[in-house]
Amino acid sequence: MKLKFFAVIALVLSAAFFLTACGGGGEEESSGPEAVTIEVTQNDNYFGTTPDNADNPPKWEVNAGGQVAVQLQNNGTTEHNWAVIKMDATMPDTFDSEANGDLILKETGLIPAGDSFRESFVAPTEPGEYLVICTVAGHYPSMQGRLVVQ
Ligand SMILES: [Cu+2]
Repeated sequence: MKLKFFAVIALVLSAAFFLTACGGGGEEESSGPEAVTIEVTQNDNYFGTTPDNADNPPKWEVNAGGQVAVQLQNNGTTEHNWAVIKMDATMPDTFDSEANGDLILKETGLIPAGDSFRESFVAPTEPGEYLVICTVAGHYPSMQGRLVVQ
């Protein structure tokens, strides 16, 4: 009889523990996707370490709908932009910031030569690889990368 009593107590306690554990997990989920910091290096006229962006674009991975901090360093001798292009955009052969400005989803704006810059934004909620370009005349397509939203 005593044994049965303790068995019931143990069952109730473990059920309470289980429910508490579940509650904790739910809170973590509601806090949203993990925030990330991506590092972007600008050169004349390419992103990253090698001037072959058209064939081998640098990729920056972020979480869909998550906070993104862009840490940017312009090592070039002229100003450069970091502009994410809308997923459904049809890209022209060369980018004109006046005529094609509506293709931009998000941009840091022009960063002066030698400057560093940091800005935060919320990543797109739609997963996929977004084209990232420099909007300065003549820099795209040689200066490009990909924002990988997952
Ligand atoms: Cu540029």
